[in-house]
Amino acid sequence: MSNEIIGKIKETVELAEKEIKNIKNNDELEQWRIKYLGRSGFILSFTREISSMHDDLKPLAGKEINKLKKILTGLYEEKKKEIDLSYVINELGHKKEVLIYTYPGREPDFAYFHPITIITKSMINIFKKMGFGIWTGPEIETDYYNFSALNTPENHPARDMWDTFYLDYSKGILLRTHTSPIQIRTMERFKPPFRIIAVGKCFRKDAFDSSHSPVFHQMEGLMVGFDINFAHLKGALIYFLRELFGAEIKVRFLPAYFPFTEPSAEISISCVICKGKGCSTCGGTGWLEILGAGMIHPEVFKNIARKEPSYSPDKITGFAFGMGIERIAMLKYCINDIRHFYNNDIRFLTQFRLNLGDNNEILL
Ligand code: FA5
Repeated sequence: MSNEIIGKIKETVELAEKEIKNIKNNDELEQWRIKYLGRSGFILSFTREISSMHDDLKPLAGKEINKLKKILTGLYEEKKKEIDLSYVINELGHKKEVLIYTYPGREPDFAYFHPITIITKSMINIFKKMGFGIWTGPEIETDYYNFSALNTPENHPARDMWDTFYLDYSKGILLRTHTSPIQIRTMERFKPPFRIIAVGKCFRKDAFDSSHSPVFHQMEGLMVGFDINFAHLKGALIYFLRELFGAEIKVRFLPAYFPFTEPSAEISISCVICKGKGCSTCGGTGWLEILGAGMIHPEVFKNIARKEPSYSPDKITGFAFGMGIERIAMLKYCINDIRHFYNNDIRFLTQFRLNLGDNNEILL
């Protein structure tokens, strides 16, 4: 009896294999499954036969039937995969993107932050420690926010300080020349007191050379409140510069002119290359000019106060500063040409990464 069932099982396997080879679609496969693995299929009919067998033979027969079930289930699953894959390839293959969900995922390429991102993160972290919030603003600006509200009305000679890309001259739509319009936008939006920094791209009709790019990044700072004075500005900037370049650097404030700040200052640090002795990087002066700053001009507050009365210049004071991020990165990492940041030369980027080493600010 047991030989009989073993023989039948063998025959069933041969038949099932032969039949499944010719199956082309899921409907045929379902018929096959019902025939062999379904309720009235081969497996269950063999199982039923066991009950009429002699007790001694039952374990062996049961084992053989289980083996058969495993083989048939394996055949079924293999075929199912084959049909699904051929459906994806034949039916969907003409479409450009095909999701073959059984394929393993593609490994992502390894990548690092760009030097400008790294320096920006480091700079932001220093200001965060001083309680500055982070804000942003549009790259496409209006004449009002980029100039007029910043006390630089039409025909004001100071407009020549920034050679501007206009998108629509008659409507005064332009690419912002600096991040200072964000001062106006944040004051219109938030009541004093507050302090923010803002980072973003700026655009000027400057030809590329070793220290100029027509597109570059600036970081703007703004603090407004009821008793803010020049000492606060000095304190914040000296702390920032010493954190970034080292406690040993000297910081110098010289009088300067910006239409939107009064008094205004141009701030330099002692040369990071020659430590103030004089070299080609600092043009022999021992100083590197690093940012512009000043106390917010009362005319700027008046422009805001027209919309938001809490900015009346007899109640509110504040300071602002702005700096070029590429120039800071060049000094911090001793990079002699701004164009390296934009050429995407993998040799430069790799060398930059190697110079930073493991103990760098990438993880900030
Ligand atoms: C300004 O843009 C003022 N908005 C800064 C400011 C803000 C002053 C708040 C007072 C209060 P300036 O034009 O000097 O200032 O530009 C600031 C910095 O941007 C420069 O010191 C320089 O680092 C950077 N910069 C300017 N033009 C370029 C350029 N073409 N390529 C790279 N960096 C540039």
